Amino acid sequence: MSDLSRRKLIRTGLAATAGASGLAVAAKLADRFGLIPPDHGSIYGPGETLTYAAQRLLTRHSMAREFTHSQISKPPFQNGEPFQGDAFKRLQAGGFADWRLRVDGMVARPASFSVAELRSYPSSSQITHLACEEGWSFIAEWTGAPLSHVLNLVGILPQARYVVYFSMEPGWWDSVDMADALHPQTLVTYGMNGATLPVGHGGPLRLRVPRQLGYKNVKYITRLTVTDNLKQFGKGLGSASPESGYAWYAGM
Ligand SMILES: Nc1nc2c(c(=O)[nH]1)N[C@H]1C(S)=C(S)[C@@H](COP(=O)(O)O)O[C@H]1N2
Ligand SMILES: [Mo]
Repeated sequence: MSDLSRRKLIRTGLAATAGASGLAVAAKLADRFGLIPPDHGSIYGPGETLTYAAQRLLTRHSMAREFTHSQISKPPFQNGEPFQGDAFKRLQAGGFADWRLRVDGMVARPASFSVAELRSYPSSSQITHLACEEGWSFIAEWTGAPLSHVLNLVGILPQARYVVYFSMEPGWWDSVDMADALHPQTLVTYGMNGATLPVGHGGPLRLRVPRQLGYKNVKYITRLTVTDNLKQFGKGLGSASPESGYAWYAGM
């Protein structure tokens, strides 16, 4: 059985055995172990909690599937037009030499990194699937600095629970829990298919979270904030996505 169908089975199984009355019990358990996602109050409510809790309990350390070079999609699929803000275009004209990734919040040493600095750190490459919730997907090789490396440099405080990330493009921000933030496949990505990450795919910097759906992979990131509480961001649902009906946790 494929990894995906196995996970689906586990999820459906958990949901089925939970049943109507069991849902309350499951939610209580999830709460006790800190497994309630920030958007649990949405129309999906208990369903989101079950999905997130089941995934975290069963697949916390699992790896997104990796592919071979011959499986890379040609050409990759670019979703929409590249962002065209004035400040962005100015930075682009300068080869993104002045682009900064600011890291703040619950960290011992807030810092800001240039693309060149990020490139000087140990790099990691992976050939993984980017899947849009709208149905299309492609496989590409992504290269970047593991987010865990960047977080180690700034020193996350023990009470940290989430990393929130912001795009220069208005309206695009999201967050992941520490299991995904520290996961070895989560990268601050600056390269794709052996070249510089194209602007259409989020260059100069994009957060690549291969264990979650396309929309969690925010392009043009300029800031990361480490926090223990997502209530203070946007409508308090953990990202912009739940505000328009998409789950905060989009594991696959
Ligand atoms: N800043 C920003 N990030 C974004 C988006 C966007 O429009 N703006 N689209 C998201 C969605 S819905 C998907 S499916 C992927 C698409 O990535 P791609 O263009 O590399 O295919 O990027 C995600 N990250
Ligand atoms: Mo998407």
